[in-house]
This record gives sequence, structure tokens and C-alpha cells, in this order.
Amino acid sequence: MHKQTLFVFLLLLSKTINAQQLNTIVPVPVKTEQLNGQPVKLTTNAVISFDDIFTQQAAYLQQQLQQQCGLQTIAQNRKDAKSKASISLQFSNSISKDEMYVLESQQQQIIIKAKTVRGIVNGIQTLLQLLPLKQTAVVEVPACRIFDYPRFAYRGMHLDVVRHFFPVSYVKKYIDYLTFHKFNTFHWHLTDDQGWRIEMLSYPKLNSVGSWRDSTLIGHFKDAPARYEHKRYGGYYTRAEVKEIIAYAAVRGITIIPEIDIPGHSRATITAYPELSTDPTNKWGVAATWGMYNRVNNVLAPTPATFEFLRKVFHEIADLFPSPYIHVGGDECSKMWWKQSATTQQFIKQNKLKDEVALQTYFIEQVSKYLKEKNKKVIGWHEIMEGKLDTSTIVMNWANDAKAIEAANKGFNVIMTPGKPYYFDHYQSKDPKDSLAIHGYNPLEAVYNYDPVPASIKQKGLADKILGGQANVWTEYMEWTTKVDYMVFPRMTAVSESLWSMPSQKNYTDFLRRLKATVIPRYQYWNSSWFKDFEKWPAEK
Ligand code: TNX
Repeated sequence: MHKQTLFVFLLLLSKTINAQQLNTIVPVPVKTEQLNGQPVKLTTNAVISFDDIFTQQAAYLQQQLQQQCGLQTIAQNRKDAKSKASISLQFSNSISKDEMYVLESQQQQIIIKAKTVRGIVNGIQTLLQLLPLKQTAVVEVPACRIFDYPRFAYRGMHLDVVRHFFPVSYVKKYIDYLTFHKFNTFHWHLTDDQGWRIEMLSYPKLNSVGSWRDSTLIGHFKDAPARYEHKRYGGYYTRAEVKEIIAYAAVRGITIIPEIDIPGHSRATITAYPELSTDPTNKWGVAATWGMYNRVNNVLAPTPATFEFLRKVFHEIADLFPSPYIHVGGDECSKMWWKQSATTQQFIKQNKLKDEVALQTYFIEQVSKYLKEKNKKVIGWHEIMEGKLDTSTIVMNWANDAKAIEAANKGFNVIMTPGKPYYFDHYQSKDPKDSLAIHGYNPLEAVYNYDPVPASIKQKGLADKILGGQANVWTEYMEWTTKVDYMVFPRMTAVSESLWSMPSQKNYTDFLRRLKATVIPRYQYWNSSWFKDFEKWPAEK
């Protein structure tokens, strides 16, 4: 080929590559414009300038550029930067929304403007998606202007580390997944019948006893690794590890909401401290099987010792986590143990409570008082809304739209986490050979098509009460981290777009195109597994 023709051909090719990059962003931005002009070139020793509030995010961006493209960059505070920086992270008050960012790439400079850490992190994620996932000497970013902000204020992912316990390194990796997808909240399910997974100073037996179970279901996992057999199973995160994880998330604009699940789901607690239960003989131990657990007592008894326990425990949790909200659980509390207990019945009478449901409410009201003493607000599963709680309380609705409407009418803000389609312990296929899961079919397309503000809520004029949504990852059937990855990907990516992008911008076919172009290469880059057959398994009409 003639030299000049080759040159023109290469130039055209580079243009199309740039154009492609711009329309592959996930979640799809509010507005993306391609600008005339040359792409911005980044090479080693490129300068990243930053305003004070983005100091840590500049360091984060440096690490990412190094890992992703092999670019060694220099970070400089904007006050000290002498020449024009290649990338500039700028604080700007003219940005109208908290998590909004504006990214401009032109005239040899990429400027990202935001007014919060979360905003700048979101902009950085978009920039990283525009860069190649390989080591290169010169990285090009197309001339463009991207204007972007999320549809919902609350965009969460949950992880149950109780049913199965995952190392600190994986929790951080999971937080990286959230960051990439522009989520802003990590809901950390830390206690349940099967274990207590956070170090406690006030009640040490929660760890020495409550963090461990004798065995777990054996033979359930047909695709389990050969080593799969547990005798003593468990563990917990130390306070130092928890602090490290909180700091890691904070740099990435992610708030961690810890969940201490009461007054049901408390088998681990009452194994460690039988005196807190209605049955102090307590012969069962920390649960090693799953389910609502009606067979074995798992509720707290309403006694002075229990309320003292709750006050100390929730204070300790409140002191450790900067989140303004603490999750108190409140779900699936079996009433039969309270019905059978004479002292509990006496308590119900003395306090003029109507029944056991009112007692459950009483527990949540007490804990909300303890949290208020520490300036924290309550978030809990929708069962909590029976109580006299102030309207700063957030209701996490795992049931149907009617429950969300009820909560909104009571004045509460609501987060939508309906089992169908936001429980990722459900199957992604109907293939009988698929890895073991529960509760039926919940494929990618159904997840993608779900709108967290369903028509019934819109019609009632309650859309404003919906703060956002969250997918829940219950890990009864996810014993190893590759299984978690397999269950969450690509469904997590679909949720991220539903929570970020406007409904008018959503389109499943286009989502699949962008998923394949941008996000599946990321799963590979992370060395994560994912469910590959998603196109074979459509939503049921
Ligand atoms: C219900 S919904 C639970 C969890 C289980 C899950 C399994 C809710 C708040 N609690 O304890 O892990 O179902 O799908």
C-alpha cells in the first residue's frame, strides 16, 4: 500500500475507534458529545492536577492508570502546578448536583469537574472506561464533552458475609466492582443465625463463640471444589480490617452501611450469650443450615440484659462506621418463641403491647433511640415500618409494590430491593446443569427491565419517596468468591444502569452491545467469573 494511503487509512481507523469508545459507556451517561479536534494523548510523566478535596482521588487515579495502562503519572496540587496538566480534577461550585460530573477532553487536556468526592469518582470511572485495558506507551482519549449525573440518590449493592465468609481482599474487590459501576452504597450484612462477622469489644463471646459454626451443608454443592468439607467454619473482620475497608470505600465515594440484624436472625448472638434468649438452656449452637429457622430459637428475649446488650453493641457499631445510617435488620422475626415464653408474655402485658408484632416494633424503637444518642438514623427491612419511628428512617422494601406504597404513605423514604428481580441468589438460567441457586428464574433481561419506580407508585404520586434501589446477594449457596462473581455478573451491571441512567435512555439491545464492548473485558481484567450464557436466557413475557 502507498505510504500516504496507509496513513489516511490509519487516521480513519483511529477516528472510528475513538467514536466507538464514546458510545460504549456503562451506565449510559446523560449526555455525550464528540468534539472536533485531536484526541488528548497521555504518556508517562503526564501530570494530574487536583484541588484539595480531591487529593486522595488523584492518588487513586494514578494507581488505576498505572495498573490499567502502565502509565506513570505525576500528581500535583493545582496551586503548585506550573504548566498545563494532562488531567485536571477540579472542584466547581457551578456543578448543580452532588454526584454530577462534567468531563471535557480537548486541546491536550482532560478536565473533570465536580463538587463532591462522589462526583469526581464518577467522572474518573467514565475516563477509565475510555482508556484501553492494556499497557501502552501512548493513551488517547477522544475529544469529547460528557455531562452526567445519576437518576437516584441511593444506588446500593449488598453482600451477605455471614452464610459464607469472604476475605478482606475480596470485600475490597467487591467495593471496586461497585465503584466501577457508579454505585454509592455498600450494604454489609454482618450478623445472622449462622455467624457474627465483626469484632466486638463489648461482648467478646460474639466472636470467640458466635463467629464459628460446627459445619455447614455438605453435599449441597454439586460443583463445589474438591476441598469442600468444613468442620469448624467461620471468622470475623477485626476492627482494624473494618477501618481499612471503610477508608478504602471512602476514597471511592462509597458509604458502607453495616447491618446488625435484630430481633430475629440472632442465633449466633444467643449461642454466645444464652441469657439473652427466651430459652437459656440453649443446646443448638450457631446455625449451620439455612432458612427461616423456625426449628430452632433465634430471637432475642425482651429483658434488661438484652436492651443493655443492644445499646452497647449499636453504640460500638455507630462509633466505628461514619455512615449516617445503621441497618437494624428487623426481617423475618419468628413470633413462636415469644409466644412460648412466660417471661416474654409478662413483658408484653407489662408494657401494654398488643401482641408479638408490637414487641418486634418495640425492639426497633428501642434500638432507634440508642442510635439517636449517637446521631445515627435507622434503616431496616420493611418489617420495621410498624413502629413509631421518625420519618428520617429509611425502609428497605424486599416485598411487592404495595409495601413500598404503604411505607411511602407513612412518610418514610424507601429503597427498592424486590426479590424479583433484585435478589441475586436466584437463577440466571433454567439450565438444570446450572450451579445451585434458589427461588427460581431471574435472568439478566428481567433485572435490566425493572424500574425501581414502578407504574403503581408513579400513579400514586409517590415517586419522590423512592430513594433508589439495591440488589441483594445472600450467600447461602455461594461458598466461594468465584461463585459470588458468577451470580452477580452481569446482573450487577444491569442494576447499575437502572439506578444511574434515565428510563428514556435505557435499551436492552444497546445495553448488551455496551456490556460486551466495555464491561465483559473488565470482568476479565479483574480476573472475575461471570454468567456467560445471558443471551440464551431472556425475560419471560
Ligand atoms: C430472606 S429478605 C432473607 C435472608 C435470606 C434470603 C434468601 C430478607 C431480609 N432476609 O435472610 O438469606 O431470604 O433469599
